[in-house]
Amino acid sequence: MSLRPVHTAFRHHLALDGLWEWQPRPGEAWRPIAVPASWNDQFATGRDHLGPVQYRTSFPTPPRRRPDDRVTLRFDSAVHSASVRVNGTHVGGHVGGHLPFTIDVTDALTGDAGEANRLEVEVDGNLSRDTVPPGGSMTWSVPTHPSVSFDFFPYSGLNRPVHLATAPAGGIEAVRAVATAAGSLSVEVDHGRPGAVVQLSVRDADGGTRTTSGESHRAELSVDGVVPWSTDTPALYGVGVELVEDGEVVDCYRLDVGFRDIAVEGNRLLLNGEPLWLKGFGRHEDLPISGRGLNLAACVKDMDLLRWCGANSFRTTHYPYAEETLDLADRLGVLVISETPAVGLNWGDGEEHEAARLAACRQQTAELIARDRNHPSVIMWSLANEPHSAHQEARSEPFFAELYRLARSLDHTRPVTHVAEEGRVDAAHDHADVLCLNRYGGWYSHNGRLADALVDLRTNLEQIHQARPDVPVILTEFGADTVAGNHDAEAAMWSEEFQAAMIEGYLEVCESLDFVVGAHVWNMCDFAVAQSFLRPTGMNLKGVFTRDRRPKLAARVLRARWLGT
Ligand code: ADA
Repeated sequence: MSLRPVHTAFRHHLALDGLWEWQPRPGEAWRPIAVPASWNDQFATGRDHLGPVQYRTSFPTPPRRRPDDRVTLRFDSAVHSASVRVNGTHVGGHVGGHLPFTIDVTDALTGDAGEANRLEVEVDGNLSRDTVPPGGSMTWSVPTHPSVSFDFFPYSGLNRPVHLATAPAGGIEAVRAVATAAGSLSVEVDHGRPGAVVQLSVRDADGGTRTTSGESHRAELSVDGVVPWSTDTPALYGVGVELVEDGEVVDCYRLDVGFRDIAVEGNRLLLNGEPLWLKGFGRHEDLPISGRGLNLAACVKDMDLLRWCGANSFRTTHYPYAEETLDLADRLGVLVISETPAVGLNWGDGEEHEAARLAACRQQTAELIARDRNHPSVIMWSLANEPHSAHQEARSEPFFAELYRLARSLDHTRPVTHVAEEGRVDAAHDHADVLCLNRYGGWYSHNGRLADALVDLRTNLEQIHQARPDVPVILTEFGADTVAGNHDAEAAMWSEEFQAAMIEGYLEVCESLDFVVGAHVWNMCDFAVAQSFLRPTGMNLKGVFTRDRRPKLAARVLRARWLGT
C-alpha cells in the first residue's frame, strides 16, 4: 500500500507540481500541461480524447540523510492507469484511478543529489469490461460520448500531486491507528527492520507529550482527559510513530488522529455513543478547466458552502476524493462516507470479466481503506454505488459477500455499506450495516407529481424497514435537475421551485421515520457529464449550487432547514 509522504527528521518529500510536457498521440507535438489537473479541459480541443497519452518532466536526485535511504515517487491519482519510466527504465505502474500508488525509483536514478532525472508517464483514461468502473455505455441504455457506464465526465490524467520522497531503507511502510473516544490509541506498523520496536508519542490536551514503547509491529497508549473528535469538537492529536533499533531511532512517521467511536446499534448510527443524523450531499470533484484535478481553494470553498448549508456530511461519490479533502473534513468536523470507484457494476457478460472486476474491486477496496483509515472524519465505507445487481442476485450476492468480508477483515471499526439503485434492495444488501438508498420519484418517475412521489417514497421506505427492522437507512441520493434562474409559480420540473419543493418533501419524509439516520441531497453542485440527449449542455444540473458555486433556491431552503437561519 502507499503510505502518504510526510516530513520528519528521517523523511522528506517534494511535490512535482507544475508545468510538465504532454503528447496526446504518438508523433503529435509535445505541449505544456499543468499537473495536477485533468487534461480534458486544458486545451481548446481534445476534451473527449481518453488516451493513452504521454507525460514527461524531470526531477532532481534528492539529497539523502543516509546513503541507503530509498527514493520513491508517489502518484496520488492517475486516471485510469499509468506506466512509469525513469531515465528510460520502466519502474512500475498502476491500474485504478483516484487511489495512490508508490514506486521505488532508487536504482533508476542518475548520479548525485541535484542531478536531473527524466520522468515519463503514459496515462490511459480508457476503461474496459475488466476495469472498475467498467467501460461501455451507461447500463440504463443512455448512449453517451465518450461512452461511459456512469453519469459524470471521465476526466483523466494526473489529477492529484506526484511526490518525490525519501525514507529509510526498511523503514515504516504502513501505519494503522485506532483511537477511541475513551482515549486509547493502538497503532500497528508494517516495516522491514527485524528486531526493531515501535515507539509512540502523542501530544495531549494540555500540550504535554506522552510516550510509550511497544513491540515489533505495534504499540498502544492511553491519553487521560482526551477530547473526543466530533462534529462540534473536531479535536486532533499529533502522533509520532518511531522505529527504534538497538536503542536508536531509525525512522519516524507523523499523523494526526481523532479519538472517536462510530457504531451502528439497532437502527441508529452513533458517534461517541450519541445518535447521528447525516445531513449533506453527494458531490463530485469537478471544476471548469482543471476537471477532476486537485484545487485546494475549491476544496476549502466547497467545505465552507457545505457548512453554510448546515450540512454535516458527504459521500465521496463515486470515487475516493483527494486526501486533502479528508484533511479538511478532519479539521472541520465533517463526516465522510468514503466510496470506492465501483460505479456502474454489472453482471452477466461472462465469468472472466466478472472475475476481473471482482479482483479490481478487491484491490481498490483494500487501497481505499489503507489510504483513508486514519482519518477520524471517515465514518463508513461504501463499496459501490448503484450496482445493477437486483436482476443478477445469484452472481452479485457472492460478489459483494466477498467484498464485505474483505472490508471488515481490514477495518473492524467502521460500518460498511453499498448504495442501492432506485431503492431496489437485493440479496447483496443482507451484508450491509446500513442501507443506503437512492430515490428519484418525482423526477425519473411520477414526473412532476411530487405528492404522489412522496407517498411512494414513504411506502417504499416503510416496506424496506419492515423487511430489515434492525438496519438503519440513509437516503443517499434524491434531487432534480434545475436550471439556475428558471422560476415557475407552480413549481414545474426544471425550476428552482420544483427542486426546493422536492428536497423539502423528501427531507420531511426522512425526518419523520425513526429508522432513517440521514439524507444526502444529489448533488451539492452542478457537474460535467459525458454528452447525451439526457443532459443539456453536457451538465448534470441537480446541484443546489451552480458549477461556479452560486446558490440556487434549494441551497437557501437547506440553510433555513438545517441551520435555522
Ligand atoms: C444516480 C447516480 C448519480 C446520478 C443520479 C442522477 O443515482 O448515482 O451518479 O447519475 O442518478 O443525477 O440521475
